[in-house]
Amino acid sequence: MTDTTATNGNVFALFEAAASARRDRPFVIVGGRTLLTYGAMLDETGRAAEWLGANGVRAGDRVIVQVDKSPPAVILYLACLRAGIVYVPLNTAYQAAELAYFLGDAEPVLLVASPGLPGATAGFVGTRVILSADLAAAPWARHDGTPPTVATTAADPVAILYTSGTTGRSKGAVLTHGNLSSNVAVLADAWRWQDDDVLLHALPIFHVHGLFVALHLALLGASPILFHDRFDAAAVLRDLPRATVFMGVPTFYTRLLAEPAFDAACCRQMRLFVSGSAPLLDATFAEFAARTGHIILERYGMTEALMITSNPYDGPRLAGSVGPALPGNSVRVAGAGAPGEPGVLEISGPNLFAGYWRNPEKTAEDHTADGWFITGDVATQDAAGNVRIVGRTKDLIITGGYNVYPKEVELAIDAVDGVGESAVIGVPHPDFGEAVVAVVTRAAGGDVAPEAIMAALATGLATFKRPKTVVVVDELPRNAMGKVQKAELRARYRTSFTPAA
Ligand code: MCA
Ligand code: AMP
Repeated sequence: MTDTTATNGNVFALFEAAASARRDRPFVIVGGRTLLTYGAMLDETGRAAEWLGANGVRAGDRVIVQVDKSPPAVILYLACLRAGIVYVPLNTAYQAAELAYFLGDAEPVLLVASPGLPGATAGFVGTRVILSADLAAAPWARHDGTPPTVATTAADPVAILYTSGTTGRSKGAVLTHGNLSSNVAVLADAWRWQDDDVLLHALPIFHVHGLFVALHLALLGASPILFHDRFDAAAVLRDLPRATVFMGVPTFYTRLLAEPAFDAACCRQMRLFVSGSAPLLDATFAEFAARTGHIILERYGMTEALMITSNPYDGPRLAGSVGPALPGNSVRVAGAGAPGEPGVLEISGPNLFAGYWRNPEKTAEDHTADGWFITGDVATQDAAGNVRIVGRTKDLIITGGYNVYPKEVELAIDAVDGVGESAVIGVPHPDFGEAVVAVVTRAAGGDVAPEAIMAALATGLATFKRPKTVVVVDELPRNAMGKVQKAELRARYRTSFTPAA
């Protein structure tokens, strides 16, 4: 990496070009007030990039970040891009024990955390900085630099995003500048980004959806963002009349529909509603159309490959379908007996990550011999190329758009005194789509109460991973091979949160 801006593959160069041409445009708007313009974004990221350098963070180094969503958090992210630093965002729900693993695995030079989050106090030998939500109090506020955007190649790493795994250990997906640049350009075109678009942003910014899809599209268009630090349906409703684009996980849409005041009038300026990260129920899709007159555009993605397929902007958007592959991306259904039959979805294209951080075995395991990535999603594809996600080969629960790998929760439960064994399953939930349920047996001669298990999990597992219900049973159902029959458990507890169909 060098400090020349010629032929720069750094994704920030795209945002810098857009912002330089629109310095006066609002960038971050909170409660009707513009906290940052695009010009201020350029100035602030310059200061922050210089501050990072002054703290000994160099291009290619890793910075781990567990911060609340705020304007300084956005600036910090963009400054890392600008300085060629590898950004490693963590879910704010992660607890100290989870953090210890990420810190040991990523070996960051710097840890940035919000006050009160586990990252602010977790054991760490490197430099730690506490970041408040107030821009004026940012640690770079007294710096005065405009370092050039560090030149990178498209293949250089830009971020590591941890995704849990079926073994219970998280893997760091290494994404490149080229992955981010190609994906945002494809989406801007596919979703017909407009010069006068205004994005209402209520997603967290430590995952692909909020960070690399929503935020990046606004940055590429130098578009104003109505910035919400979390999703609150009533607050979103108040701002929606000023927005043209909104992106969310299905829970956002069911919560909006639960608001009696949500109607077509709130959406009068809206151009596009996008849903992803989890399956959108046909009922939500239909109710949304009836209430607002808008057809939600559902798309499909993964941390390892960003956005992969999308329903069309202009053509018909089909309920239950995630559309065809986005331009430049390729998808195929492996192992399907005949066209239209289900098989495992495999993907290839410039969106595909560089591999798992320091884990070549897992990287190899998840790729085919001819270099396609094996998603672990079971899909069908019709003659027009439309993909439907119909299942998963990976034992995974998606709750409110967050992934929970049962194995990780089972390992934590099995370590609790008095537990024999456990099986963690996902069951339908009206708010989160799926809810985590733990079915647990007692250790021989022992006993355990659900409350004791919940208390034991509180220090080691992020809140969203913890079971919504723990059931203690005499034994787990097994097949002839001795394998726990999760399908049977899912059937048994299917109506724990929703009435029987
Ligand atoms: C919060 N809680 C949850 C979840 N979120 N439980 C299960 N699943 C969840 N997702 C629990 C908390 O532990 C707490 O439990 C209670 O709900 C209230 O917590 P609170 O923080 O107030 O919840 P909230 O603010 O209402 O959050 C719900 C949410 C949030 C708005 C749906 O989870 C969210 O923003 N989800 C978006 C996730 C996302 O961005 N995913 C994209 C991944 P207790 O009361 O017991 O303490 S990217 C991806 O998947 C790919 C690439 C893709 O295709 O996009
Ligand atoms: P993550 O590992 O957080 O990136 O989650 C990726 C997974 O989310 C995919 O492998 C799918 O299982 C799921 N996913 C994302 N978008 C959709 C969608 N629109 N419909 C169904 N599942 C989805």
